[in-house]
Amino acid sequence: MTVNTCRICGSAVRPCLDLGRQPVSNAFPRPADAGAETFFQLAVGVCTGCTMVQQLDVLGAEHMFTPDYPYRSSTSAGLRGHFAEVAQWLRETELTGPDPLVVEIGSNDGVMLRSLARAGIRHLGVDPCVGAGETAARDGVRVRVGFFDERSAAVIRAGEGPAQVIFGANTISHVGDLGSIFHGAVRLLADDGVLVIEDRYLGDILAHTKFDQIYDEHVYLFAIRSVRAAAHTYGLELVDTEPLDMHGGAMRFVVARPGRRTPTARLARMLAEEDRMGLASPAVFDRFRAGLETIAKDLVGLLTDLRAGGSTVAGYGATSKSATVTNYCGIGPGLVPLVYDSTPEKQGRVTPGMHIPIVDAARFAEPYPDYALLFAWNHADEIIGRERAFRESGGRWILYVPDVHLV
Ligand code: JHZ
Repeated sequence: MTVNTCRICGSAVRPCLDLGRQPVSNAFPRPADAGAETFFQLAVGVCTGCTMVQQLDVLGAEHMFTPDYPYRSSTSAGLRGHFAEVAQWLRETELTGPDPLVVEIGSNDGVMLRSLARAGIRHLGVDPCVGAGETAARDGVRVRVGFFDERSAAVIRAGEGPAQVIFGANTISHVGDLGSIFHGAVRLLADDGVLVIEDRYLGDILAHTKFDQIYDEHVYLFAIRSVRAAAHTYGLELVDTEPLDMHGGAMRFVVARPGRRTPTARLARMLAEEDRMGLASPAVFDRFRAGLETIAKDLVGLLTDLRAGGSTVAGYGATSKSATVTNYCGIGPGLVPLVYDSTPEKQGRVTPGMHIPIVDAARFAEPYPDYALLFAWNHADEIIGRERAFRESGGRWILYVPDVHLV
């Protein structure tokens, strides 16, 4: 459904970017089913009231977060490390009282909760994706299959009592009805509890032209000011923010009941910095659009030249993000004949919209391509480090964030 008023505060939304017709980014069809996919118009706007950047035309959650949703957080060593640190940080800061409860929204394969489960801390993951939840359960993580909203929060509270921590990483921005999450948090949080949100940060996306962070699942692109306004609208208060390295640049937002925590000096400082960047201004989005058009032109130009010169090229990482890149730029099997990926659920399938075949990353060296287009640029250190034999054999990585370059 296309909106022209803000889903949160109801003010007018000013359209600022249109990335065209796009498929569901995590729906990897079998080759025989390619062509019967769901598409939508990927366009974002800025709310003229609360400044929340949001998509104008949003797919229903049931199209995106299906029982067989293929993304697994644990495929990356970097993410495994990050979420082990999150669990440790929560244990040391928020979970020191008697028998605390942690609820994670979008617990995926249990990458964060498994550390807390091992430590014997009461926890519950909430996730609609059955396959990921089964993996989590094998690691001793308790999972409730379904979406988190006010109703499920009330059921959880009745059964388990209040939560000291509600955590959501790369999940909260995916929910069009943001109010359902915040109202659920209001129901479930202990009086002195916190809602901790980790998500992409608009400032980082705009500063580094990470246009592929815009795809169906990212209904909202969070900024400090807009998250603060949303929390306030739904009866909560943003009390702290902290930049994170996760996924190549993100932000942690800590939200509490009003007046229960003193907002930190760091929050005030970062909010002032953000205001100086003018994130909601048309000029910033004009620069972003010009930047992404340059990347698209340079990337297609490079791939076309390489293929015309007889070089072999493969993609690496069938990421959700790459749906935006391939579909916006028109990169199909003619330019990138296959994509390597370590996720069994994606192998043997084709990429959404452009239908590039996906092959097990274990076969990357059979033989190496001349060039590998790193769609999973957010895991560059990990992948380039592990695949160092590729460069030693003369191969080159192609990256396109913040500009098209070879390494
Ligand atoms: P990765 C997903 O985005 C979807 P994606 C979601 N919307 C979101 O916000 C973020 O995650 C958090 C593969 N891989 O992490 C695995 C290798 O093959 O960038 C994945 O398919 N070898 C919830 O999909 C893909 O690359 C490796 O060594 O953009 C990475 O996907 C590694 C590290 C990954 O997230």
